[in-house]
Amino acid sequence: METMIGKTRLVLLRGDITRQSVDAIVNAANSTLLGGGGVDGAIHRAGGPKILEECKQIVARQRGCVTGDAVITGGGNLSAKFVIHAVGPFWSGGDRGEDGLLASAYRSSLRLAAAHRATSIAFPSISTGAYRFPVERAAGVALRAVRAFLRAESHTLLEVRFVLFGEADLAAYETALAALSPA
Ligand code: AR6
Repeated sequence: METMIGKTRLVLLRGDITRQSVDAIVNAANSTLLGGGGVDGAIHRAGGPKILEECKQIVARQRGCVTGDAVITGGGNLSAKFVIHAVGPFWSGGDRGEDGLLASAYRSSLRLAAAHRATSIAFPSISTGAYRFPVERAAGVALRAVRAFLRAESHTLLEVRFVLFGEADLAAYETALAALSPA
């Protein structure tokens, strides 16, 4: 499923984010930036030790990365030039600012991509695995955040891709995209 937002193609597909040929892939990281399971583990495994080394340098400079923010490294052995490590919120029921923090993780990632003149970026479904954010709600937050960024901020992006690992996740994002208000 895909749609245009201005000059940018927004694509939803099922797949493995480590295999995407895009300028930047986004990692669903944690505040330590030192790796973990899920998509984080897959990216570090596929990208090799260089990515973790760069993360450690960032940690030495600025400690870690707060929830809602993102940092950027090279892509190591991946075909992507950059990995953007975004930290989404852990789901605590929905009243702890989770929506805003999740939107912020997407916005921070897009700003870094734009600052590095990326023309394409691939996102996983941040926070909906180990962090247990309900995927139906996360999909709406993610798509609205991306659309708002693409409309309001200057950027170089021609394609934004959501790479969903499971069929149910893809279906949730498709439903959310179809339900996005035209405004
Ligand atoms: N490609 C695309 N999506 C993937 C892949 C892949 N190769 N592997 C998993 N997913 P999670 P979170 C999906 O748990 O919820 C880590 O330990 C997965 O099915 O990776 O933000 C970090 O270090 C799910 O839909 O990230 C943090 O500690 C989505 O990616 C914590 O987990 C996100 O699931 C972050 O939790």
